[in-house]
Order: sequence, then structure tokens, then C-alpha cells
Amino acid sequence: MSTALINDVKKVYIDTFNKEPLLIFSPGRINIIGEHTDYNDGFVFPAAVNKGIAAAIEKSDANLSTAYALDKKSKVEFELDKIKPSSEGHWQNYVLGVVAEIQNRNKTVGNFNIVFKGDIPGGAGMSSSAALENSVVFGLNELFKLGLSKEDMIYISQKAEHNYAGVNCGIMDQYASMFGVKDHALHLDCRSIEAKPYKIDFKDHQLMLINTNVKHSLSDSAYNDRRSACESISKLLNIKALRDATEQDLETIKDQVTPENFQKALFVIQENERTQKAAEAIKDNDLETLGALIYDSHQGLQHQYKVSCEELDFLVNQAKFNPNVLGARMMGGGFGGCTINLIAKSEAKAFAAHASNAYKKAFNKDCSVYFIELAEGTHLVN
Ligand code: GAF
Repeated sequence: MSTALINDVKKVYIDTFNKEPLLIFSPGRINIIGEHTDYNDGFVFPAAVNKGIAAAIEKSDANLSTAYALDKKSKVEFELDKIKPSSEGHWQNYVLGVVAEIQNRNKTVGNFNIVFKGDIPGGAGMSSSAALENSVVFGLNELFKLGLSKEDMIYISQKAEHNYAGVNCGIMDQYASMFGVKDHALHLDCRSIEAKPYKIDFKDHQLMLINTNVKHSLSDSAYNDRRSACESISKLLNIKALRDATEQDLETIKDQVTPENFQKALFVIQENERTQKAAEAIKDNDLETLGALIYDSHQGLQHQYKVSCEELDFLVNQAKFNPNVLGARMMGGGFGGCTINLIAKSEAKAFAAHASNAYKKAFNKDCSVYFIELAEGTHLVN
């Protein structure tokens, strides 16, 4: 967590509203493996990271509430009894959506002001939106003693994303951001919402992210379309979700679905299996097997689920040619954002420099490299 971020939002809050605010840090997340499995009731392997959203929040005596996005120098004012989605853009809707979803649960919040700032760029596939939603619901729960559990809070954040941002996301991002455990990744069962934290021994390896700086927009219907395709195949199979299907089951309805949708469902079934195998590999400290599963995951995301893009594929190919990278893949919803790389510590900087140069040559734009630490979930900062 960046102390500078916390200091920034605190200072602006006090200068603007003349009050000491509550301070919250809500992290973004990485995902080691298990992509597009969460909304299929499957398994995922995310971790909260030391980058995210810092928020300063306090009650307001005015008859308006204000949210101020410091890095965007953009502000929204709203009346609590007239909350509706804003046509202005995304970040406003994450805040408004959370307030609306709290109200939908018959909980009462009073007016408040919030100032926030983040250190992960939007669209990087690191869940800056879940971090923002979680910081708002966490802050309001503290301020107005709403009595919400952390589990209630993540479902409120998820609903805000569905109903105000138009993305029918699963629960992985909100869960990882809220429940992150320092130095651990979470093997999460998205059906029971139970997670086992794993302290991964990366030995002489580490995780490194490379951001293509291609901004994905999850509300692009592409994400929602894939979710609907999965749901319609589950219906055909007469099961609750694809988590309950095997490859053999899928074969039985092969002639009732398009070849594209068949491949998508097959990807989900296989990715779910890969995630379980990854948990075993991590338990056995077998980083080679973990790396191979990560590469396989990218293959599936690229060719079967079709959520990658040229820039992501390019960076994964760079990794494949380098024996120091045990595994690399696109991370998150796709269509842009970051690759996650499992790489030898001693070679990380050299590979980052090499991949950045090659990327610049190929696309005439820069990628960004992030070294991250696994961190605790949404929390108050003293
Ligand atoms: C996005 C969504 F928000 C998550 O719920 C998940 O589906 C992910 O894409 C893909 O694994 O981050």
C-alpha cells in the first residue's frame, strides 16, 4: 500500500471538507489462474496486491453527497433519494451503484463525502473497479454502522457492477480485494464462497505483470455475451453451472451448439480443472507444473474463449521464447490489460527490458511493468 496515496487523499479531504476522514485502502488483485470460471461457479486463484485505491470518507452535514476522483480531477454530487446511473462514465457508477445497492437492502446511509485515488490504471485487468466499490461499501458500513458482513459487502459491490456499470461479472474480483491475505493467494470456490489461502513459495521466482496499456472495457458486450453463452449451455445440459459439467457431458450436446460456443464451454471446463491442478502444484512447490498450466490457460483464452488480443499474445510469446519464464498468460477479463508472468527473479529486469523494447518496436507504444506483492484485503488505515 502506498502511504503517499493515503496522504494525498487525506490532505485533499481535510483541505476541502475541513474534517478528519476515515482512511481506507482497498487493493486491486492479480489472478494466478482460473479465468472466466467464477461466473460458472468454478474455482479461481486470485490474490490482493499492494496496489489499489486509497479513500478518505466522512459524514457530511450538507444535503448532498460528493465523490471526488483525485487522479481524474473529476467530481460527482448526488442526492441520496435520487440515485440513478450516471451517463458521465464508469467511476461515478461504481460509487452510485454501491449506494443504491445498500439502499436496496433497506439500509440507510446519510450524506457523505469521499475522496479517492488509485495507483492501478483502469482497464489493466487488476480490478480497480472492485477496489473502488469495496472501499465505498466498507467506508459506508463503518460510518453508518450498517452491520454488513464482508460477504454482504462483496455482493453489494458485485451488484453495483451488474446494475450500474452493466458488467455481469462474477465474484472473484470483489472477493479477492475484500478478503486478501498478506503473502497469500486464495484458492476460491466461487460456489460456496470459501477460500483456502496458500502461502506460495516462489523460491527464486516471482510474479511480474506487464500491462499492454490496451484499455479493455468490460462493459463491452463481449464479456456479457460469454457469460450468456455459458449459461445457455448449462441450461441445455440441465445443470446449474458449467462447474457441474465434464467434457463427456459436453459431447452429448455437441450438435445443439455452435462450434464457437462448444469451444467456450470446453475452455471453462478445462480451465476449472487447470485451477485445481494448480492448487496441487502449489501445494507440492512444483513451479514448473504451475507455469505450464499458466501457459495452457493462455492458449485456451486466446483460441477457445477468444478474449485475448494481439498485444497480449505478443507478450506471452516473448515469454515463451525465454526459458527463465515458467509461465505467462493474459489476466482478468481480457481484450487488453496485463499479462502475468512467473519468472526467475534474477532475470526479471532483463526480460522486462527486452519485452518492453520488442513491444515498442512491434506496436509503436509502451507497455508498463509492475512488480507486485501479495497483500491484505480492504482495511482501515490508522
Ligand atoms: C473480470 C470479472 F470482473 C471477473 O468476475 C472475472 O470473470 C474475470 O473478468 C475473468 O476471470 O475481472
